[in-house]
Amino acid sequence: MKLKNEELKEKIKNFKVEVPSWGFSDSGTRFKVFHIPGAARDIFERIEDAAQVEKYTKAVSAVAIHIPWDKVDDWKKLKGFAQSKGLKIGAVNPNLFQDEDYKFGSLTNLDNKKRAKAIDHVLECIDIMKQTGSKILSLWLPDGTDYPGQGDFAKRQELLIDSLKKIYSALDDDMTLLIEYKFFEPAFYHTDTPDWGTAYALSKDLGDKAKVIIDLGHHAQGTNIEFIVSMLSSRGKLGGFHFNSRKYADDDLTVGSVNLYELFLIFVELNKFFDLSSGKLALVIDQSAAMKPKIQAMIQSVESLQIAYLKSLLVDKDALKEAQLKNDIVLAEEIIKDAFLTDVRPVLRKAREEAGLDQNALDAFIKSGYESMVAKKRG
Ligand code: LRH
Ligand code: MN
Repeated sequence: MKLKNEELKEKIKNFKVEVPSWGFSDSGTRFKVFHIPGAARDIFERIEDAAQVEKYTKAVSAVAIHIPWDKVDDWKKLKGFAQSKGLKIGAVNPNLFQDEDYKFGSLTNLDNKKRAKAIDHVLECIDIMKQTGSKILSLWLPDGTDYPGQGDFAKRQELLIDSLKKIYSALDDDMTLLIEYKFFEPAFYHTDTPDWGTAYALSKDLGDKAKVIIDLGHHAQGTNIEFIVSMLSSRGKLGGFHFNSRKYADDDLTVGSVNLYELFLIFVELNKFFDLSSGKLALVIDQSAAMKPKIQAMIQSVESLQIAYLKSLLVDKDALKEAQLKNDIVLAEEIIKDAFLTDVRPVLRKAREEAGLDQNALDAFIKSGYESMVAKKRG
């Protein structure tokens, strides 16, 4: 049975995502960082820009922060500033990939002092969570090797578990540790957390407060991410997403730019386990749209997520189950495609109108002149 427009509007009004602070500042390719006039230079300007996305979409719950990129002296002041802009501080992301001491690993480093330094950095992030009211610790570590023989896999896993247990024991009861896996880069021979299976095993070893976060750009070509969503969700270990888009590797392109059907299929799978309008999952955008004006790119990504979610709610689940039971493959696929090929933009525009917003968020933002204003103000 299909959801009615009123139900769809209710769902999309309660559908919220987190935007990444690092998505509003200059970023680049492996070869050059490109400067965009007016790009945010510190966490206060990043929050100001995130508030623009919230102003035109009413779909932003919080700003995910990255440490030390977003480090400040007064976390209470930052929390208050975000609140004054109608936003919360979201997931806190430690940075274990830019310190000289982590050349041969962070939480897996054979050197006790360097490993302890990495653990201390993550413990500092937990303290920042306590001061900002954040409940999510989002941990990606680049640890791995570049050549056969360079490292002992089992020894490194032993050190990793030991480090993660020290971190896990510092979490408050209402906090969640999200383990982010990635199959390569910066390491090019092996990565210590390369796939969902390893992240799942680590989260099981740690306990209920540890879950897995899926970054859409962190899989080998051809990987069926919807299947991973089903496996982790059915085991209570899916904690959230880093949404972006990619054609080749960890391209971090704007959400839905090259994989809208895959994104839709991921939401179809999620709807079997979660009511996404309840905010249980950490739905975080993780992109660095180096070539695009940052705020426009972020509004595009929020809209792609809203559209993929709305389309996924149109799948007639009962008819699909019936077709699956009859192994009527063509009918089953047509039921899925019918939902995907339905234009949900009229419903989204109506929901925006009812929320007192401009129907076309991107257009309204561009016409606001905010970009030229901040380009002047920020020099
Ligand atoms: C690693 C990653 C991780 C971040 C970084 C900004 O590729 O996806 O989530 O910390 O990008
Ligand atoms: Mn990520």
